[in-house]
Amino acid sequence: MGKIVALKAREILDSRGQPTLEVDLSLDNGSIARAAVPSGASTGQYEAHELRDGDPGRFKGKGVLKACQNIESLIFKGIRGMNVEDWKLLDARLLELDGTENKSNLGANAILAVSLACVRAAAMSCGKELFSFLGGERACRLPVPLMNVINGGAHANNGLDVQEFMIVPVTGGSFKEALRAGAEIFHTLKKILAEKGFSTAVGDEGGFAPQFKTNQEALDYLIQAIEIAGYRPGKDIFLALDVAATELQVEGGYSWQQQIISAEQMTEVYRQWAGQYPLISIEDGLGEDDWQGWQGLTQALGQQVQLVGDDLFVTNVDRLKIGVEQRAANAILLKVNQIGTLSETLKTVEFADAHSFAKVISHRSGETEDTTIADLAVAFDCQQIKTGSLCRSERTAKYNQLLRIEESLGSRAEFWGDGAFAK
Ligand code: 2PG
Ligand code: MG
Repeated sequence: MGKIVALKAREILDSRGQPTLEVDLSLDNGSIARAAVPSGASTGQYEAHELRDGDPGRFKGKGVLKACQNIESLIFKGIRGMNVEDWKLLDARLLELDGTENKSNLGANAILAVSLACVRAAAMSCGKELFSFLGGERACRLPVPLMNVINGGAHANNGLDVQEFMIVPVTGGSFKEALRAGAEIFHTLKKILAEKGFSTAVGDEGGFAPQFKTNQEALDYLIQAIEIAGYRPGKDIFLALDVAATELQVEGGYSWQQQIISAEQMTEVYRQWAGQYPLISIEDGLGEDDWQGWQGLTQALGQQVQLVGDDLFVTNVDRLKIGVEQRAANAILLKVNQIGTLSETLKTVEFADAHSFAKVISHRSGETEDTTIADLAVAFDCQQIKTGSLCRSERTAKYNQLLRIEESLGSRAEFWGDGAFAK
């Protein structure tokens, strides 16, 4: 194994053209590992702290030079010479160096880049792919992709309340075939939208962002596209939503199609949709602090639909514990930058497994070409991955890495398929 001899941090651009950071970590055995950090738009208030410079003269305050400097000075001093084999110990050291609850001292972005680079370096040093280094022999199952083909909410400016309308291919028996189905439906949808005179320009995650009048119109177009592409809705392909409802919260309830409605009324909308469409998963159907609403939602629909907590849990095991106790949600979204280290993510994964919560590993709306989450999906045996639409290279990079992983597993490869959903 190798000892850390150098850390280079640099400010790069994410998929929205905003600054983020990447790290090159060098070992004494000559290995150099790189990791880059993504960034959200609809961030939960309980996420770990993303450190931005706040200097209005650079990137309108969004620069990350301070975080880069923290890596090259304080963090490097604190971990220099440590062995990357002990990557959990390294993470513990990073937490100690920061010393705050939400990583506001060094920045969760600075900490995460180093945490991921360490584990990448460890895998390299023993000549293994990241997924097999972390997951061992048991890491051989590929996740079902949740593909965000219609963007709304904070990811587009089309006025749709729901942030993500996703197609969910469970068909074909392999990730490769599921990906093909998704791509065919994506192109069919593009054609249908163009024929109806809608824009086919894409939003932040590569989905189309047409000016529909209602949220439901998006669901109808998805069903049409699935059928015209030659697949069966509810058999080969399901639908999933990320409502990102924290963004919809206003005084007195949720802002929904120009009205203010209660958590119970939101739940009723989902109940109706679940009856009408092959809706298999709803993420953040209610807001990040609406525990009571979540309990009601889970009671009403938890046997029928997967209910995923994103802003609700922020990949934090303490918040997931509350969810389990209160019977709120039945699945968790995992975003490494919400919590800031890989070992804390792993703790959340283990707790989710112990309580039969399904795991959906996820990108952020601001992404980079880093493909770590594809490997983590297989290493942690995540039932699903959410990594955007079927275009934009920062999205397809993760799908393409999953293709490589599936290929390298050969006949050992499995696909989660329609058994992937908590309900
Ligand atoms: C989400 C994510 C990713 P963002 O809400 O799940 O799709 O969006 O990164 O903007 O928080
Ligand atoms: Mg979300």
